[in-house]
Amino acid sequence: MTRIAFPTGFVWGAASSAYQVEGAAAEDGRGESIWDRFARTSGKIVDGSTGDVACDHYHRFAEDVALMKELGLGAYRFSIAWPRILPEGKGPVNQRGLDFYSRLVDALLAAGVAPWATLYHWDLPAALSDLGGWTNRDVAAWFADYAALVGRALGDRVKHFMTLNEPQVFTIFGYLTGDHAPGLVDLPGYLRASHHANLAHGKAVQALRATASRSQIGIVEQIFPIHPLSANDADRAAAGRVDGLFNRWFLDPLLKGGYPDDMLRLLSFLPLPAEPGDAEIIAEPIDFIGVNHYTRQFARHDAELPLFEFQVDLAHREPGSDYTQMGWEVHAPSFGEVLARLRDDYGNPLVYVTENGAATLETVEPNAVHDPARRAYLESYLVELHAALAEGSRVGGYFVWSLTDNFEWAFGYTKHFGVIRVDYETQRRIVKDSGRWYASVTRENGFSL
Ligand code: GCO
Repeated sequence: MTRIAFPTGFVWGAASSAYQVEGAAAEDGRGESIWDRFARTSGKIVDGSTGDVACDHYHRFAEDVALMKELGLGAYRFSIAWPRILPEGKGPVNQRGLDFYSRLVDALLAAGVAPWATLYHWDLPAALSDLGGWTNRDVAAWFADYAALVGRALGDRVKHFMTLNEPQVFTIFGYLTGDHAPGLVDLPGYLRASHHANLAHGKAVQALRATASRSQIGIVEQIFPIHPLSANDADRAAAGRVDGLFNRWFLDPLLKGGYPDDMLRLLSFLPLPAEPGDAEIIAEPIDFIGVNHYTRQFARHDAELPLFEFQVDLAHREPGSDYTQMGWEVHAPSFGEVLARLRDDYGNPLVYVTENGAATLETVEPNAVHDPARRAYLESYLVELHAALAEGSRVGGYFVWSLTDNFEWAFGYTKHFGVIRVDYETQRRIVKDSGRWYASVTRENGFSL
């Protein structure tokens, strides 16, 4: 038997996001978000659902906090819905929105669960989208004002803030492929959106330093290793471009002080919306970097796609590998690769794994859910994390995605990531087998293989 033991003080948590769990979409003065609009647009969500009710966490948070305590969680990563606090995105403050998060934070602290708050997990106020959303440079100042408000309201109790969740995902899928809100396909718009997201992060760090000076501040990035589909030069170069667009375009300005040269060259025919001084703001020092990681991707050369000339081959199946219900390969060594890259290429920053998990097959019984594939996934990824620690990576904690099943964006309620099941008819919660196993890991600070 091998014991996988984690360092003393390692943070064990679970993560969620506002639009995916809260529901109460029109309550207590919450404004409309781009996801409310997108989900209501026919054909955008596979099961035609919305986050109007979701897990009804807005009303059931006390029960959810009790479940966190039952799982022995040391921390809960949730997001704050910008349109609950500022229904129009800027201007009048909705006190009832702030009060909700204040109650949630107090309940967490009373249960011994540290609140980790993300300021933006994709639910941009619709009123700001009408002004251009992330393509409008003013969004950086709007976001900083919102961050300051939250810092002032919660900074006395929230000791960890994250600015943005996955700027690569919400700008690429929101403005380049159109799969996520606001559903646009617009390369120049994407370029502006991505730069403004990076800039908004930097300005929000400054705003939080000024208003929540005792809190630790970070950002959350989704990092995929991009592997070439074959060893030929064209495919390897294509994989490098996908990596540039998806990973380095966001990590480099944050941790290396500027955009990667190869990508600047590729995009040089478009005006880069950067102004003097932006690079310094984006590289504002942070206390940690949040890493979301699920799987790797394969890329190949494809001249059909102008400019980028790559294709991410989502249909590729690696012989011998298992795949989740999302069609994502279970491949823990890629997780090790991500952690090693941050250690070796990016100065070994303090990392928290802010999301990792899987939508898997599960057997539902009246009072139990058997999900051995999820447990196996989590176990293999945690073994890899443990090995990275031994190699010198500075990883301070791990948050499973997700606490409960929830609204999986364009997939609606068809994919289940929770370690707790939600029966959407009754809103009943059932801790899955993987959740019981995770509770033993949090209590013992490790597990045996
Ligand atoms: C993310 C998404 C989550 C998803 C999860 C599974 O941060 O990647 O924010 O909201 O639900 O990744 O796809």
